Amino acid sequence: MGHGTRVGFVCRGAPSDEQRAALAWLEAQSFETVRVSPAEVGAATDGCDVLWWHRDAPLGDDVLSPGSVEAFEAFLEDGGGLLLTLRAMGAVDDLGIDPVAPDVVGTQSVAEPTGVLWRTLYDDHPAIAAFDSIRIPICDRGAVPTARYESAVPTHGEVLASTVRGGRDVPNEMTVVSWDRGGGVIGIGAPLAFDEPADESVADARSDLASGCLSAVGSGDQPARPKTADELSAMREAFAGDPARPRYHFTPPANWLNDPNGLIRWNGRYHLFYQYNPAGPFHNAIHWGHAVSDDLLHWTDEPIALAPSPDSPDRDGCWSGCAVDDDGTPTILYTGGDGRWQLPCLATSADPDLRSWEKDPGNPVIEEPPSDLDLLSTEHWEIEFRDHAVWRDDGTWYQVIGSGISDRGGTALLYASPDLREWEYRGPLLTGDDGHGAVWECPELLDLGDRSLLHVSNYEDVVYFIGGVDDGEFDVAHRGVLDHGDFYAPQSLRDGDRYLTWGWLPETRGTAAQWDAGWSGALSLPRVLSLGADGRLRQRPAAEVDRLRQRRLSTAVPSVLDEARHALEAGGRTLEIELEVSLEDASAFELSVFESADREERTAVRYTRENELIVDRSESSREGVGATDAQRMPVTPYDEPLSLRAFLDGSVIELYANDRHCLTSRVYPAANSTGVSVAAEGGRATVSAFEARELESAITPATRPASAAAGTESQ
Ligand code: DQQ
Repeated sequence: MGHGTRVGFVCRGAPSDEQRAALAWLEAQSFETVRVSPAEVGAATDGCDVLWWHRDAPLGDDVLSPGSVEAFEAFLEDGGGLLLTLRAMGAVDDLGIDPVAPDVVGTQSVAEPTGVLWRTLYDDHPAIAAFDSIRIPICDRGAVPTARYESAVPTHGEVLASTVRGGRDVPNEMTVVSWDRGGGVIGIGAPLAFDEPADESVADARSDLASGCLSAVGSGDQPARPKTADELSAMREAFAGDPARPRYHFTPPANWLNDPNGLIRWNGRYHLFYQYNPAGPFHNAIHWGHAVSDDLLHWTDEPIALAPSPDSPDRDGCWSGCAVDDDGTPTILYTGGDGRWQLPCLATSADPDLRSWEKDPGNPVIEEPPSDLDLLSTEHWEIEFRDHAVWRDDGTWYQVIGSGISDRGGTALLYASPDLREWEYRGPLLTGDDGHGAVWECPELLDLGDRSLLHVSNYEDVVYFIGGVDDGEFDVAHRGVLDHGDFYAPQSLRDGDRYLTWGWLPETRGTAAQWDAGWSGALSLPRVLSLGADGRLRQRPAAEVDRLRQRRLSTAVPSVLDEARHALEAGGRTLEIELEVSLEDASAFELSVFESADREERTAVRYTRENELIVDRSESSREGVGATDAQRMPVTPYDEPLSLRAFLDGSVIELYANDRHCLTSRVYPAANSTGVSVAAEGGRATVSAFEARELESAITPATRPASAAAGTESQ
């Protein structure tokens, strides 16, 4: 390995024991080796393909002189590669490689096999060509100096790997990063220590990883963080064959998505922002991803809209918030995370495409949570205080922020402002005191005409309250659950005279399965929320969704069903099934989807005489992936017949019952489990309508030109 690669081993003064061990290892490989001190980089590195700086001692101020930084830069500019290991990865800011250095640098005490958890997106990276697994322990004992990103992510670098420890994935300890600088830079802050004893297989892995990285930086460009719309879209191709990946529900290009944010129609286009982690499929260092659509169905990726700024009130994350039109200026209110504090921040855009945003120099726009309430303090937060829904009424801006009152429950705090920057606290709009959760996240108040709807996400459910606002307080007439399944933190867009609401559809498979998939999270279809004549909530998919309909499947379902199961001739993973059924004397009707040929894998949607809709996930995955519990939704008191629309999409089952009740499920069947069947139980059921159609794959990696529109008028 490494034939022909000439490595300059950077070492200042007498090598440490660890450096001596690394040098001995290097000399035993087939790399040609020269020793250079940081001060000599430049003069002594002629002819080197790669510099390897392996440093176990802390990085003092005197380690890198301005001259040696320039020499490193010149070496890179000449096409040289650079490997930075252990604490040397902490020098990326001093070396001008990345403004954000690893935020955790120190000594790690290793007591169990520990190493790198490589990202599936880069599983063909030459550095790990010697391995057939992406989980690679490289150290099993010792006290090892390390550097890693934990709450921050590099600005330019691409995270190649996190951590695996004792067989467990630890995604938020990011230890291998690459930069597209010069011939390529790789930093390994993982415990790659040659002076530590290790069992044979671990020592071999340590050696193979070090050789792989040295060869890789010596022989080609390294991945940089995908930043342009095209680079982000290109990541989608990696998942083209993934049967669990939704095709018409929005998903992140790769990596992690949670809440929908900042939904706004601007210059005629729908803009969707979302909580996004660019470093992998796990929740951390949250940015605002961005996508745009002309028709609510076909979404095109845009560059990241908001990223945490070092040394600012959002240095640990740009969390959920909304976008409003401030008299022609698109304005975002979001939660900035900074250590144990989360406070409201503001950003504006002068870009008709909403690609670039300027953070307000006055951030945070609210300095502290209200002090007259005993707001909840938790392990993570000094005070739970986040997420913003903003509206204007009669010239005054209002917002609600989610929080919790100790020993009482979640609360939505109301504020008012003349200009979105000076906010006056008005009091709790509503506080839950009856088991509706200790904290309310993502509160949103919608004006549904005669009545208002307030919804809050309480870690478990999205609870809605219908009623009216009177003198800054919400009077609850009745309440319900917006979606009885895997649906959370929804946000809405006022679009003409309708509200469109999207929710986050979290994965129910474990951390390791999400890591292996390379992506996590999807959004629901856009739903229109309104009030029926009876004052009750109605929910239906936006009418535009019908335009996704493609081929009709052959579905001669008998109009009277009994216990004899009727299988459709065709099935699929991207379907809409629309049916109307009455139970007659049956005890239940069952629609079974994502069925394997032997019917051992399937998800049963059952409508029972007890007026419940139940999604039975006990057989959803033969491999045991994902949740297996049953999800239940009452469909009383309106229902007979049941009219059901079921949207199937990879791992999503999104159900609308009687245009009123919703239940969304995440399930993970095998690729060829595409069957659909129906049956009645304990008697006969009448099926008065049944249509199944294939739906179009709607997330397009097409490049969209910049807007021709000059103005910033919102519509
Ligand atoms: N997700 C955001 C928070 C919000 C939570 C962080 C809800 O702002 O409270 O990603 O999913």
